[in-house]
Amino acid sequence: MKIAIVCYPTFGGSGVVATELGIALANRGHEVHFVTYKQPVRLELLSNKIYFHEVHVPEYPLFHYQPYELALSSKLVDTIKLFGIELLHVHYAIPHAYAGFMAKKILEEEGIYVPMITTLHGTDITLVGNHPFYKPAVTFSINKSDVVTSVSENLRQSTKDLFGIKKEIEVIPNFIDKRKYSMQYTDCQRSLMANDDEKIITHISNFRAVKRIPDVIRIFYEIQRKIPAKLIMVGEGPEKEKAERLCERLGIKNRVVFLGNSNEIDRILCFSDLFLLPSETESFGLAALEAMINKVAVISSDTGGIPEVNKHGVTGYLSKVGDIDNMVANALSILENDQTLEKFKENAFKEASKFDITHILPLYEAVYEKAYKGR
Ligand code: GMT
Repeated sequence: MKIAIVCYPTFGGSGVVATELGIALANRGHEVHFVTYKQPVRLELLSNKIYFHEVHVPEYPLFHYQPYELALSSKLVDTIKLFGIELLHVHYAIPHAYAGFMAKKILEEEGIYVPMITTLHGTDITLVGNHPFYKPAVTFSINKSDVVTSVSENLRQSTKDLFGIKKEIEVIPNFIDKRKYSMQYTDCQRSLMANDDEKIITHISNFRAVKRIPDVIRIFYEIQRKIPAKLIMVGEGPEKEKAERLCERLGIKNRVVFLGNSNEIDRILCFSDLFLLPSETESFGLAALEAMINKVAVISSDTGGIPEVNKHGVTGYLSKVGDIDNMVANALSILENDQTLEKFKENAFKEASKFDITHILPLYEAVYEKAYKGR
């Protein structure tokens, strides 16, 4: 099929999922067209099946806010016509589903019918979409999508509860590509980060308030008081500076490394022992899944869709949001015994393998087929 994918091109989970999905679809022989304002970070254009179309928003001084949705809709109309696109898949409802719907309607005026699939990722529903400023437009766009998918059962239920949506929502979980990780880095450079006797703890996120970054630091602070350990913080975002200051105040500056955004998280995860995800809410927790496929145990909060990924007592532990003491106790129970740690690492890998792209891609293809036939 010829498929247009709309996503955020940044390091956020939804953009990563959309990009990896597009690449996998292209490998299966589909023609994939990414339509967004910048080349997605994980997208390498070394395939004659992958195209990237940049959405330009011309600056005009009259506009206090530049109309991105309008530019996106127009770009979609042009791209769909020019390349004979058969299906539109938008990731993250705001504003992509709204812009996609407008493009669809414009095309219908010309007798062109392109079904639209909307994938809900989390913050587009639970944090942003639920705001009264956006709610009517988000509800409308979800209801007008030909097929709606969500990345976890928990997000499906939240969408139904928060928006009173009657439309069927199909759960298609996020995925990883196991093949990439089974090639594991033979040059996994642990010694660059820590001494042999130190455990390596990692956190990866966009450093927003919802990730509860101070909890990450405080959990680590308690751990390193009991066992030798290093903390690796990967990502950029508004909470980063505060986190650096907290490390300084707690006197652990030399035990914590802030690496910024990285395109090679598997190079970091390959030598990590434990992943911390104490988020306030999380529709899925893709970063935890990426850790697990790299044989990293997970200490997380028991919120949103995380329990669908991190299995309590098997791949790691779940605690109530903000229960730092419990997270520390759980982390130590894994880290203090090498055999226990090894068992959790193996379990994490096994559980993550269930989310391999080979199992998930056919679910998306089935949805595409259904939408295309019903157009
Ligand atoms: O919060 C983030 O990490 C970014 C955000 C996004 O949309 O880019 O992530 C959401 O989508 C991810 C991919 O489906 C999920 O794994 C994350 O759990 C979800 N974030 C939240 O729900 C807070």
